[in-house]
Amino acid sequence: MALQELDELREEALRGLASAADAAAAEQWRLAFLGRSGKLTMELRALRDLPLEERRSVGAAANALKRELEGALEERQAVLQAVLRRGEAGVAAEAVDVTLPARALPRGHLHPMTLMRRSVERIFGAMGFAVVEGPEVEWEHYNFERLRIPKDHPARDMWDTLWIDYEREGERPLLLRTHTSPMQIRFMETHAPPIRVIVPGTCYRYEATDATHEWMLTQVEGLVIDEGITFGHLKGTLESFVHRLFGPNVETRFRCDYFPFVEPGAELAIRWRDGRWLEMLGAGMVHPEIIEAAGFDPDRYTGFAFGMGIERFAMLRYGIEDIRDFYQNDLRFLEQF
Ligand code: FA5
Repeated sequence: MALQELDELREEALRGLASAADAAAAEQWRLAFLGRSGKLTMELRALRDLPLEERRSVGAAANALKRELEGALEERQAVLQAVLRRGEAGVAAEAVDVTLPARALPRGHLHPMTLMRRSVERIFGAMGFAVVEGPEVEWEHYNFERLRIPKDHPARDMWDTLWIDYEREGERPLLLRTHTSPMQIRFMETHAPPIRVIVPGTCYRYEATDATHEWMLTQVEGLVIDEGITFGHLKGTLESFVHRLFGPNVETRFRCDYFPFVEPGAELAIRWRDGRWLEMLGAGMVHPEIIEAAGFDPDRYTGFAFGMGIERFAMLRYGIEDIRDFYQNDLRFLEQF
């Protein structure tokens, strides 16, 4: 056997080993080259038949090749082992552990204004008021005219209005209601006295915002119409409401105010934490012309109405300094309730 043949055998063997992809293939390779009847083993055995001189040189080279191939096999086996281990670790990392407890989902809760609205409804409910709702998109007719606020009346300046860009032959102008008072008229169109309702709902105003003014606010309207209703009933109802909401020690203040749909009119303020008075609501005795326009005899029926902004109640209840916090949807704020 010539040295050149040994070189060829070496190349063949190393190429074969490099393509052995797993432990079984490596073992196949070992048998093919180094096994009892492997190619190199056969060559080593054949050395016997060579003349002494050649036996020595070829024999040394063949033995060196044997050691090289054994070393290469060990290396290859180590590489295959490592690949195998890495694969197993990967599978383990991706495996689903069905015994793990489920990750808890954060539990939602009610918005502070929803909580506030429910408290108001509960208190008036206990006093015998029914809860009704009205449309947020309203005719100018109900929002203003029917409440004795005709087009050029200066009282319109009290309610900066968001108009709806909508015009159709013969139809009246539409707007986003600026207050819940139009429901006084709507309710009296379909119900006869005795009437005792509150109307919670969202109102909109084209208004610059600040710490106590939002362009979107929640009002609760109240309407009572019956025989013998006086301003005393109005005062007693609202004071007992405030005291049930904030406790018996809260200071209230009634002052004269003007709204075209009541006579006389008043505003109710509550003492704010720093001693300031915060206006809470407008109220008054339902104007006799409105009772008459609804088809009831104003000599027999009287009544009172009020309209409160309940964001301001929530500000007092929760100690919130800025009304704008309610509708920013900042979870750091909302999660405190
Ligand atoms: C009215 O809206 C009348 N409809 C109230 C009324 C009803 C009077 C029935 C008589 C009889 P006023 O514009 O003052 O009135 O608003 C009533 C309350 O809503 C205010 O006292 C205040 O608490 C709240 N409010 C008004 N504007 C805002 C605003 N921009 N942001 C937050 N709250 C407001």
